[in-house]
Amino acid sequence: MTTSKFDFSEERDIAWCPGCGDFAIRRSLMAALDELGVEREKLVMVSGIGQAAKMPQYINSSFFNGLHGRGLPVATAIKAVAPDLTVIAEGGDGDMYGEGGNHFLHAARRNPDIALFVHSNLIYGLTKGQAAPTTRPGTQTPVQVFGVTAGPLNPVALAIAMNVGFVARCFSGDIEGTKEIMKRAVRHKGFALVDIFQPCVSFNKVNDFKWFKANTYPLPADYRSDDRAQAFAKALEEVPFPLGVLYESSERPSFEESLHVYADAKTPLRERRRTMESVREAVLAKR
Ligand SMILES: Cc1ncc(C[n+]2csc(CCOP(=O)(O)OP(=O)(O)O)c2C)c(N)n1
Ligand code: SF4
Ligand SMILES: [Mg+2]
Repeated sequence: MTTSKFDFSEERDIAWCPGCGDFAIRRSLMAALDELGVEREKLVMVSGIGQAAKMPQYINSSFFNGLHGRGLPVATAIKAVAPDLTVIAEGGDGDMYGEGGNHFLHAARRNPDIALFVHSNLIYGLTKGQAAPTTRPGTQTPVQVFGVTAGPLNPVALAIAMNVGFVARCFSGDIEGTKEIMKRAVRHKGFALVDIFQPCVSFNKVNDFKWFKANTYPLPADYRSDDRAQAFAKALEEVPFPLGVLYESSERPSFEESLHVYADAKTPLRERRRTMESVREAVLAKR
C-alpha cells in the first residue's frame, strides 16, 4: 500500500523485472516529491527510451516520453515556456550518456533548471545487456563477447568539468539517501545531475547489489562540496566510487532566467497569447 500522491490509486502493471533497482528509485522519487510539496499539476517528467525511461509512466503526473536520448532538449523546451513548472528528466546511462550524450553536454552548457536522474546500471537493460557508455572495461556481453575495451564515461567528472551546478551520485539500495539527494537536486536552481547506481538483476550479473555495496563509500562528513577542483578530483575516483553531493554551486544563472523573453515580463511564455503579427512587431522593435 502506498501513501504517495504520485502513486496510482489502482493496480498498474509495472514492466520492470522483480528485484530491479528501478523500483527503489521510484520509491525515493515519489517520497522526495511528496516531501518537497510538489503539486501533481505542476510537475512534468520527461524521458527517452529504456527501462529507466519508463519512470515517468509510473509517476502519477504529466509526462513526455519521447525518442531514445532525446529527453533533455524536450525538458529544456518545457522549462523555457513554463518556468513555473518542476521539470524532471529521467533515463538510463545509455539513454542519457550514449544516444543522448550530445544533449547532455548542451544541457550542461545551457543550465536549464531541470533535475536529471540517471539510472546507472552500467548496461543497456531494455535491449538485453549490451555495453552502455558506463560499462566497466573487460565486461563480457552478448555483443562485446571478448569484453569491453573502450574506457567508461565518467558522468560526474564530465558534469563538474562542464560546470554543472549540482552533481551527485547515490545508490538505489539507499532509498532514504537517494530521496534526500533528489530533493536537493530539485531545489537547486539550474541543471542538476544525480547519477544513481542501480542493479540490473537480469542483464548485469557482474555489477550486482553486492558489487555496488562493496565498491562505493559515502563522502566524509567534512567534505566541502563547494570546492570545484576538489570535487573534480573526487569525481575521478572510481572503484570504489564516492557517494553523495560531489559539487554544489549556484553561481550560474539558469537558461530560462537568461532568456530575453523574460527580461521585461515574467509571465510564462505558454500563457502569452501572440499573433504572428505581434511577434514580428516585437522582433522589429528590438532591431
Ligand atoms: C536511436 C535508437 N537507438 C537504439 C535504440 C534501441 N534501444 C532502446 S533502449 C536502448 C538501451 C537503453 O539502455 P539504458 O538507457 O541504459 O536504459 P536501461 O534499459 O538500462 O534502463 C537501446 C539501445 C532505440 N530505441 N533508438
Ligand atoms: S532488464 Fe534490468 S534494468 Fe530492465 S527491468 Fe529488468 S532488471 Fe531492471
Ligand atoms: Mg542502463
